Amino acid sequence: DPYACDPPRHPVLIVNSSKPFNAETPAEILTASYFTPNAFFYKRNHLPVPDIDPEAYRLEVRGEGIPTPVFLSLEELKKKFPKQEVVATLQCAGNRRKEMTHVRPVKGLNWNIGALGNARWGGVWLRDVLLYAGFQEDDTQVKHVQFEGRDQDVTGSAYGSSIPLHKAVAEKNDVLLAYEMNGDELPRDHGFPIRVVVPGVVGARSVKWLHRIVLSREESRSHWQRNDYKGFSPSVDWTNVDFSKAPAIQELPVQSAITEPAEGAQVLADDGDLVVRGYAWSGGGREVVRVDVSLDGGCTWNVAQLEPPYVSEDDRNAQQTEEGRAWAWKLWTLQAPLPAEGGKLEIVCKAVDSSYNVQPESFEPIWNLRGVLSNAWHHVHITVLP
Ligand code: MTE
Ligand code: MO
Repeated sequence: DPYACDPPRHPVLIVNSSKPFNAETPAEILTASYFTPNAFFYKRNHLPVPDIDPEAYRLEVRGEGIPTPVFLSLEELKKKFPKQEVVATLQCAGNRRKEMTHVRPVKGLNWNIGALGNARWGGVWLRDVLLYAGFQEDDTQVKHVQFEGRDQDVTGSAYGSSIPLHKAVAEKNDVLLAYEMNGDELPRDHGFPIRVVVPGVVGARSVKWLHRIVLSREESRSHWQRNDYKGFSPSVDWTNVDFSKAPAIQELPVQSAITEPAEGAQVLADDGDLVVRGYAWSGGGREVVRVDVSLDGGCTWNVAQLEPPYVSEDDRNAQQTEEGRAWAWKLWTLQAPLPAEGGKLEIVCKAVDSSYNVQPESFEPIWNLRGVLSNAWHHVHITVLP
């Protein structure tokens, strides 16, 4: 069993597939804290978790614009470069795929709303490592930075992906090679000893168990860069899809979901106010500026309260607050009186980001055969008992 050496996992995770291990955070845990505890953070593995000896670990940096390949031990990475922190939400391209399947079946893991999480990542800037390896910022040949993981399939091919060069080297993009997650050593499931964290970008580019960085004129040739994680028109199906025709997903669109109350919940009218909670986030460092919540299926709307994100001095220092660097989610709440006469409520939420992008109303027009980019309004139905 190639999965025999996988690490133990917390039983509260909702398992989507056990080999490889894919599991999401239960909704009520998602918004219980601004930082998702490591044990509860969603886990998205394509392959068995590699067992890497930190002493023997070497990160290789090579390719166009790098005079000779450079190998860095974990120790060297920690000693040669200043430690940096970034607070960033990671979201899987397939988060909320389950709702899209109600339109028509799609291919992929049946994620509900919990394939994302927020963490304080500690490590070194990718930019610093590339410059150390000899990359010149005025280089005009290199267009992409490719990442290879140490997890391999039976044919020996590794998980990999790439991001555009400008994303990787611009200081304002805060791309990190992380060795810490929420103040702890990076857990095995999350890429021990080193993973990439690309803030504002689809989770698939934040390569775990990072083994090699390759600067190149072209995108990664990996399956996950070229033949997956792309969006298509609802008219495209498996008989006519051409993956070469769509760009790889990088920045994700604006997203939000309701974590409380749960779908189908029953509440008593004299319990007092209804408290609705959820998360909201947008890709590319675009800040969520507003979340609208409806209690009547989208006829009338209320503006939710966005929770202040900071919880401690340390976290404040790690948080990027400049415009265009809103990498972290916002948790929100809406408090509203329950109807005394009882009845059924259809709670709906939608977020707005700093570019005034809004979530689409329904899934039909955004349906795609892989069920990615699934960000329509989120609905929860509850019953109020008089
Ligand atoms: N990196 C490697 N090496 N192998 C993987 O399977 N999965 C990717 C990405 N990096 C993956 C990887 C995907 S699709 C996502 S959404 C995130 O890791 C998930 O990160 P997490 O498991 O730490 O939540
Ligand atoms: Mo993902």
